[in-house]
Amino acid sequence: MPLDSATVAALAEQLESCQLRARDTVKITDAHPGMTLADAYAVQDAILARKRDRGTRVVGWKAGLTSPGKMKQMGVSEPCFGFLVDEFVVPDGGDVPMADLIHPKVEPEICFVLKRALKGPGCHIGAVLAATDFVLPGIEVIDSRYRDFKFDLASVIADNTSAARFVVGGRAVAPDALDLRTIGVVLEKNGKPVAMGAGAAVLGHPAAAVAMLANHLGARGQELPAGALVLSGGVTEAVAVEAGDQVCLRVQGLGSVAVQFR
Ligand code: OOG
Ligand code: MG
Repeated sequence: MPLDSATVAALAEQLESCQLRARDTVKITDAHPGMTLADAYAVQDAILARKRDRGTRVVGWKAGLTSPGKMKQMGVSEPCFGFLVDEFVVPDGGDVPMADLIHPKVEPEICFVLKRALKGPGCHIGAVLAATDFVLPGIEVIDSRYRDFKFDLASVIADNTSAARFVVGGRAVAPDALDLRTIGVVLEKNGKPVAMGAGAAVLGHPAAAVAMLANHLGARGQELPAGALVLSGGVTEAVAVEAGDQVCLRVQGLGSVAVQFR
């Protein structure tokens, strides 16, 4: 790890205060071009430690950059993983104030809730489906803290993979009642479809993203606990939103979930 612990702490402070104050910053690899992915996850961990010290709870995990639409849009071709905390939760149909965010975008996601813990290494789609209580649709609101939403893999990992808000809702369905590869996903903005795809866009099967996350955590001595919520990654490219926009996600067999920006 080329970054020393004081630098990791300073970068965590910088990125978290950008998140809390809705300010952007230059990407951190401009000043630290040699930083590794281990450094980047160390910065992300330090952001989480700051939040935990204030009593914030982890409510889930996310995989990102898991579909061709997302990888192409962001110019990053490897998945990344982040955490979700209570301050990111928006109720289904709820409002998100634009003043709290920098330049938000929305993504259609297939979300998993586990009934049993999942621990890598060696976690696979079968293990994920066996451990899944139900899946449900979710809209992730991402908000990169980097200027113009431009970053590389290390920068975005340090920035907790642009996590900002998320909404889950719709119908909770057991995973064996669906073929998660072929379910259709339609994202609407102000009543018009703006992005659409099928579950297989996420690494061939959305459960593969959950397995990858469990293996990533396992390599670091951690696991996904029973009850964990996991966002498996945007099925399509992300769509920018502005004040007044209403967003609705419809997922075949899973109903719909909505959020609005004001
Ligand atoms: C990084 C986060 C990506 C997803 O679902 O692909 C992500 C970004 O694109 O800002 O959450
Ligand atoms: Mg996402």
